[in-house]
Amino acid sequence: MQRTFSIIKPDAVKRNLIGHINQIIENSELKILASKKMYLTKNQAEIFYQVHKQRPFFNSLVNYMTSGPLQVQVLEGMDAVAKYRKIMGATNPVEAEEGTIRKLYAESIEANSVHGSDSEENANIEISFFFAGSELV
Ligand code: IDP
Ligand code: MG
Repeated sequence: MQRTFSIIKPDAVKRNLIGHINQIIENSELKILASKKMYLTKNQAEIFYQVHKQRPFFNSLVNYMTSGPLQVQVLEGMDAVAKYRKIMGATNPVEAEEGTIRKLYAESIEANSVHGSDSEENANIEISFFFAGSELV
């Protein structure tokens, strides 16, 4: 069993897609241990995406991630990190496989509907940035 961290990003929350996306997650045998809607502050968005600080899209990404409420979640299952990356699809929806969340719902390479941790180590860092252990049930 493994845990991963997921965000349903502002573009998807705005379009009422929380349920649609969580259906895909649950159909793939990942359990939603915790889920809450929140706004990211600019400071939280900058910390969360600090690895991309030098990229040309960083400021735009921070603006987008603070543009509306998002849904932060912890998922658990067999190979959760890799499994969730697979059902999310490629970063750029144009390159995403059929049936993936990003192929179905993403608006652009930036407004691409979902985030998923890229390693177990980052999953643990990201989970503890947003959730207390007592919220994971
Ligand atoms: P990932 O979300 O698939 O792991 P990353 O490369 O870690 O992709 O990028 C983080 C987020 O930054 C992406 O999900 C997307 O929202 C945004 N992003 C990545 N590349 C670009 C780009 O070239 N232009 C605009 N936004 C981008
Ligand atoms: Mg990433």
